[in-house]
Amino acid sequence: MMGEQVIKQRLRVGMVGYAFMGAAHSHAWRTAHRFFDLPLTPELTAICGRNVEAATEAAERMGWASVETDWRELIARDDIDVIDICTPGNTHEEIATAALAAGKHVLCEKPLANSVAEAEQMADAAEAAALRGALAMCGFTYRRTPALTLAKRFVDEGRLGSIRHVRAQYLQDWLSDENAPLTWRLDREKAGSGALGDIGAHSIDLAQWVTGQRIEGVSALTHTFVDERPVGGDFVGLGGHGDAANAEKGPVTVDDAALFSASFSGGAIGIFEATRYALGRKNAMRLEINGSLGSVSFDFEESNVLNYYDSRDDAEAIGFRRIIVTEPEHPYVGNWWPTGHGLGYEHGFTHQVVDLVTDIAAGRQPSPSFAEAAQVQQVLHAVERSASSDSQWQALETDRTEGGAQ
Ligand code: SOE
Repeated sequence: MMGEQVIKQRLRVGMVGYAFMGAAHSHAWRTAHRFFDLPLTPELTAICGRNVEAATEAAERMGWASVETDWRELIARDDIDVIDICTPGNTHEEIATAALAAGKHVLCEKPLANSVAEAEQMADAAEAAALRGALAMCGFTYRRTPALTLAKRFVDEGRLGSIRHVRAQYLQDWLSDENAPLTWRLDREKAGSGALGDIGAHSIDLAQWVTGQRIEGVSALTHTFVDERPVGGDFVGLGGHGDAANAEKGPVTVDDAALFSASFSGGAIGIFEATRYALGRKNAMRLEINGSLGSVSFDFEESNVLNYYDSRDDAEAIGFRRIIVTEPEHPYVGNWWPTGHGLGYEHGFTHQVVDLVTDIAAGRQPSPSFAEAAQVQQVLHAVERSASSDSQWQALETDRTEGGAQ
């Protein structure tokens, strides 16, 4: 008799947005159950975008079964179980709170929102919805890079000892050309902030998650190098080249770069840098942690490598080890390729779906939760308060995750 085919329950997804993050999330929803044994099988049920032609083209290209042009109608559908929000930050609160109220699970891109008030409303809505079985997660995907998951394991196992220094940089260069066009990421109304919230938020979440410590206060500097840019122009990737000759120019209303120092709940101190002007650095999301017994360092531009230093190694052999994080024993990688073949940027999104689907099936709160993401928003806000005030120090006003509550 033919082997019994196990028909798994579907998890029907509705995604809002279809640009860079929409493409990465679509790939993850299509791929996760083909490489991991998931308790539910994701289905790309509907994609939503205001422009019906563009959304229809995206649906055909990315594999979505239907198209909506109003997110409210998407949320109202009874054949949708999860709402995946891949839109600019000014839309997150409205969509997420409505979806949670409608009993949908929610995956929301980072940063959670454009303000602390919105983020706290989303976290409150997620807490209430969880009591009714609707779960929410924020898309800080770098946690699910195998080398960084391994770094957290090393910290949790005590291999680094007590954590003293956190050194986090997120270096990109797509705005180095002063003629790169004005895009939504440079508009405070849409993006909430610039490099700080877009890429600095990743560093904040990651530093706290890997160390297990919370940032309690910051002292900061933000800067905008180019305060007006060509409107329009050929948009390439994140930046592109505006037509400088005679293009209309518009104001940049966000930071181009943010620098800040931080104190952590467990006694560590940290230094953070986020910039879109580090010419030559394309996506250098870097983290180094120094403890009393050892250190780890990571650079996303070598994302399959974790550098590890153990002070207990023999003197003649001591030094940073370059661990190629592709052994089956390493996080996630056993489901992919043989050792040494490596993973890429998109795999963090697929691992995010793996863990979200597993948590939904188990009725377990996914991480990062909206509460964790709201605490990151508090840090972003403290950085902006510090940078805009004369005072040298800003303690967080509230932290709903205090005491480790997730
Ligand atoms: C642009 O800086 C960006 O696309 C971020 O928005 C993403 O979160 C990051 O993963 C890659 O860079």
